[in-house]
Amino acid sequence: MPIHHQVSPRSLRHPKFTALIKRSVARTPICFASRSLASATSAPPVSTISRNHKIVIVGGGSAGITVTNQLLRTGRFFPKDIALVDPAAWHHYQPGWTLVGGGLKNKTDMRRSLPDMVDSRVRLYSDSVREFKPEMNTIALSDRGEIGYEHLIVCPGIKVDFDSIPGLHDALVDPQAPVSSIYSYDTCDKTAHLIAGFKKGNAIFTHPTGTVKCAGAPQKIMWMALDRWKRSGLYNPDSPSSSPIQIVYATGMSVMFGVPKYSKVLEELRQKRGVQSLFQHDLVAIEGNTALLAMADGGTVVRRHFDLLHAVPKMGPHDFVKNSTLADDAGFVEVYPDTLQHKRFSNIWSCGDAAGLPTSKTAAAITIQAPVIVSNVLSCIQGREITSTYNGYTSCPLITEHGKVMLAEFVYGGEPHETFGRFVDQAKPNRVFYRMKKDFFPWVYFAAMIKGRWAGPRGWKM
Ligand code: UQ1
Repeated sequence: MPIHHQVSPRSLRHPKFTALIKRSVARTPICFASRSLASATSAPPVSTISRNHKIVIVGGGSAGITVTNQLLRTGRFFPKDIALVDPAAWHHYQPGWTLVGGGLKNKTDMRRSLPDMVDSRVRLYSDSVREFKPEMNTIALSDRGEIGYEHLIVCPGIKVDFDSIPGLHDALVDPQAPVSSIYSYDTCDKTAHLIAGFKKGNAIFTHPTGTVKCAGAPQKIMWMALDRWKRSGLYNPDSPSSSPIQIVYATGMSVMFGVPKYSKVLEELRQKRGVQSLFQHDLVAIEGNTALLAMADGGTVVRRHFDLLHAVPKMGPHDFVKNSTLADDAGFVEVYPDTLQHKRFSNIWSCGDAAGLPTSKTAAAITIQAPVIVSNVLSCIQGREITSTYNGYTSCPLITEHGKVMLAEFVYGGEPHETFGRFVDQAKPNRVFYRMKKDFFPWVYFAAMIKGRWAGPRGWKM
């Protein structure tokens, strides 16, 4: 039953927001806030809208919670001006799942109750989105009717599709099957158990073709496993064929990593450590202990026996985004890569994994994207020109062995953009970056980033 609780945005509206709207003719796309404000309050029939908000945020993951709390910290919003839509019971620190798979963290420490995390000034709809109605400035929720907005920030993440590979789901849930994945809360700890208990045979680690969140994670887990087996005498990098364990990296890509500077070092590591590569081999099915890998030529499917398989499923936009008018051709939210404003609806924004941005999808990217959206949305509301831009920054702290991390950081175009580049070569794995990845980032994430007080390489936000 929809609750007909009518918030009156007009009576709550802060004088700052009602300031006269200046139309700018600058080169930067501006938000026609006056039009969206008017339509948000007058266009849809009142009876269909039970609740109106100044800002609605879809998704309570890293992007959604960070943006929400940065907005609150501006001090410019009244209670319930901001609403968050997410049906999830839990908020996960997903970069932590790699650490769980490597046996370094407990998975329950990598999550928090989502409803408990949401500030009491924010209206939480524990519901999913049925439909975006951008012409009406509303969204239809699955169970609770429609809600209206003046600005909509779309950050529901992407779907990690465990059904994309036949045989994968069943193998993951079967405790006897030696198949696991760090790409879900439910299976990341199975990875740690399998690696710890593995004594002999063929271990295959896969990386799919197409979109991957944190594209370094599929090999981080391999490097951690290799290091563990090496230390326990089960794997000799100098003589893999005579070792009890053999390691194969099967990737849909033609290189180890998308940025040449880091890829070169990782390829050297792969060769030095005796890891067999299957480049342009995409895991398409699992049959018992056989992995079926499709080659990039489109026709050939290679069958490989495994005794341990770490599988990474296909990923892509959620259906409610892909099938909406907000989507680009690939199904992601179609925003300008610099301002993060929607290309067709000026009061819609997107960041995080769901945004159609030509850069790698990571939590680190959100540290730079979130302040851009917050600044631009505020400018819009105040009728000012939007000036804040995102440079594509993203980062991958790539664990190459226990105790060492390569800190890949880059911007649009795959250009390295290194925070500590003046002091060290970040492509060379080191111990300080490992401490950051293992201890500092999980801590700063929960203590500051999602509270709106941490901007990654740009430091603290007071
Ligand atoms: C970061 O801010 C962050 O969030 C807390 C991470 O965790 C997911 C990261 O992995 C990285 C690399 C950053 C970026 C911060 C610096 C100081 C490079």
